Amino acid sequence: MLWPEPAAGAGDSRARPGSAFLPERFSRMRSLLIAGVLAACLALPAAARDYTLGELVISQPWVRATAAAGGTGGGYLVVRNRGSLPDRLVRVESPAAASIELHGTRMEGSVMQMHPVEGVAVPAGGEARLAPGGLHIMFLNTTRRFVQGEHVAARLVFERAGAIEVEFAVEAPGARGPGHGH
Ligand SMILES: [Cu+2]
Repeated sequence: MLWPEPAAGAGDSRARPGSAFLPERFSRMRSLLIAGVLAACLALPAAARDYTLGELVISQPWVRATAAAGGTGGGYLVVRNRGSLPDRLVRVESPAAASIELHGTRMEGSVMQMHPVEGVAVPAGGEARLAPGGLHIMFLNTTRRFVQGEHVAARLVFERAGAIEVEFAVEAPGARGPGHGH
């Protein structure tokens, strides 16, 4: 319970029509108010944000919403390297998927195919861009549905800079980028 039960003596006042009605109505209004606040919180867009790890700036990690658990989900972000030494995204870990791979894409005839890559280079003074149709993080056999507006927590592991926990904002199933999936 979020609020106390009426005091033990309240049974007496319930016998009187006018006063018995009020506490009950008040608590119902209060539940409606709390429900409204919760709904407003859930309706807030999943803000994709930036993270700093040493010389790396990780911008707006996001994933596409999925229909159900047990499927695959694509994860995207941009890593900028402000330093003078190259780095490399070597793996991604998350309880949200049974396994996670780094994928590249290439054309096989007229079909775009994905293939695992060993890591994603982040050149000194440059950036690695993981985006739909290109390099991406592949969440395989997801342990839950990725619901638009929610977040998926994951750990990015870099060869030089180390590891950082980030939250992938869940965007619409067909979104092309973070923050503007409709
Ligand atoms: Cu893939």
